[in-house]
Amino acid sequence: MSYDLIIAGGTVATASDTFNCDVGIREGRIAALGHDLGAADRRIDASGKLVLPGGIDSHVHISQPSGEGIVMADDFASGTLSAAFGGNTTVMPFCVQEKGTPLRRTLREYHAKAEGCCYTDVSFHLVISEPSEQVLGQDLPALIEDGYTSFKVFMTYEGLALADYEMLQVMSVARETGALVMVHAENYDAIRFLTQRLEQGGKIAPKFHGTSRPIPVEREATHRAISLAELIDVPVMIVHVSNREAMEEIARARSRGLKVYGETCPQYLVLTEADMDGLNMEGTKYVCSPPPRDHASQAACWEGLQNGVFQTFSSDHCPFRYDDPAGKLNPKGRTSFRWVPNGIPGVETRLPILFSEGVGKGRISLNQFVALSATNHAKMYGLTKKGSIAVGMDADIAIWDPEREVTIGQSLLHHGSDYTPYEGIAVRGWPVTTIVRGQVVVCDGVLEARPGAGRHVARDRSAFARPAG
Ligand code: DUC
Ligand code: ZN
Ligand code: ZN
Repeated sequence: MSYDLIIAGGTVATASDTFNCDVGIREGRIAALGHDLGAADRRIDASGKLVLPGGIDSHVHISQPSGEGIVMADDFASGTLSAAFGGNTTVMPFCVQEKGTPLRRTLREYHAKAEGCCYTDVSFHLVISEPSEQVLGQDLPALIEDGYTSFKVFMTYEGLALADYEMLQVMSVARETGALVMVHAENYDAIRFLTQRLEQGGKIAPKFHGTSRPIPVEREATHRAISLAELIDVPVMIVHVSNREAMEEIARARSRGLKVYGETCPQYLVLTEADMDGLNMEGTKYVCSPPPRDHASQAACWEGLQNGVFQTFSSDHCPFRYDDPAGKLNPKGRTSFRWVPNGIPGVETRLPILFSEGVGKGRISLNQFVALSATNHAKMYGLTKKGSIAVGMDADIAIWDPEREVTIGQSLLHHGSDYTPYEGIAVRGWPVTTIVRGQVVVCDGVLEARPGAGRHVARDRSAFARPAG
């Protein structure tokens, strides 16, 4: 039997092994690994290249309502296009519950926005902002059963923050249903207090965003989230961790036998708080939460990637345009950092930064790169057919040129934002070809697929979400 596609002559790497072989793909799945595989409708020469599992970015925001007058810069077409050019084959955006609206209706709206326009596969997490009886008793358990097996809760932000009592309620549903809880850990009241004090003192420039959310704000909430999860005996994933003190909370909990996981992101490896100190409003380009910290925190986050405090490395792609009244330069944002939308684009640059700064500089191995960029995301969130190169898995593959030197710049990128916070960073190693379930989406840097090549993927429950017992 012949193959639809053979990727020939490359070096294949998984989370555990690196080996030379051809990859035979049939009907969207990896059908054979070996040599002299025979005939194929199409053959891609990967000699001198790395053949890796397509990236899974388990933390992105796309087409998310973001407050009055603010518009997110990516829809599902541009967001997943950008993802594909960045070597990703699956992204996991959030469907944010709107208060007073049935959760299923909101989910239908997100699905409608994604329908027929995606270039990568997509799998939604939920965000629970109003844990009503209906949500806790009916909607959430039913949606988890339907394959939306993870949800995020916020400990800050007006309209999103859950009180501790509510955190316990949703964690208890997760325990009963086998869903994985993701937590945005920052102390809401502390941020409100500090923000008001700063504003009273006339400290309204973008850089004070960082001052309003210092490390103790994140450390305390991380500790509290873990303690609440411990009371319920439910695993918990602390997302976008920015510094050593929060990492120590995670590590300490794990050393006591708790199932506590961690995620960090590119902004915590290569940006610092000083980036927000730009001339005029330029600093808004780096405003995200938690904020980038300092060089010591960057070093700590690298340690966490090396020693397993972090299971996943995600972009937290949350794109707004800069020069736009519906983006970073919205009129209210000039009156205080409080009104600058939180979030930065990064889905296309996540993997080149990790590859170059991590593998290229000897901080992590190629196999750790695969684990942090794809395999662990699949295992953590129940994407059982994704995240590795093995017979029977979805043929989700990124072919990398490990020698290509690129200076990251807005003109190269495919997102809907008008800037990149990573402008000017020189990397070595770039994803050149992206294949989603056997379909070539990007070939040698050229788009081949039509919108709609990607589809939604329902997920299994993850073993990582099982209570310790
Ligand atoms: N949290 C996120 O997860 N993304 C962007 C902004 C935020 O606060
Ligand atoms: Zn968050
Ligand atoms: Zn996020």
